[in-house]
Amino acid sequence: MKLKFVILSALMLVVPTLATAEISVEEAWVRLPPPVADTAAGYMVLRNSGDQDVQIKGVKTDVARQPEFHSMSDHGGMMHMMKMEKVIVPAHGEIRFVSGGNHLMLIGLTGELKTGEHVMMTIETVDGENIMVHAEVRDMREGMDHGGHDTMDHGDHHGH
Ligand SMILES: [Cu+2]
Repeated sequence: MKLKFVILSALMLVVPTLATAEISVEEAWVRLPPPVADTAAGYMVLRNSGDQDVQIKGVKTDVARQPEFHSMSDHGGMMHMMKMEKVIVPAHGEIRFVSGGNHLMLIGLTGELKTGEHVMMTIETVDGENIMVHAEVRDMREGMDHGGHDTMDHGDHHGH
């Protein structure tokens, strides 16, 4: 009886606990904030190629003291944002943080962000997996359409 028990225990130790998250990150970028702002919004798409939902515990980055995921909701034409208490990347699915919608809020910027530089972030899952993210800082004011107003300077014609 004792021997049988030992063998059973050994077998149980061998049973693998393969709960590896299959998270990938795409389309990660950070919107260049106005010079006086101490927050910036970040965007990315998190994909899960695994068979199980993956819950995100949080984000770490050197550029902000308090990065958090925010949800956006429309209350009678007023957009409200709230910290997401649970960020879950569904199995064989994705969760999107895109401009105008849910986003990553980089609260308490520790320095000035510059267009073209890459913000390094680490996304942590509740299972303890870390996913590295490189998010390019983009200045969205460039190339903005000013509604057809002609600001082009045709110059003066000096006929002397
Ligand atoms: Cu926000």
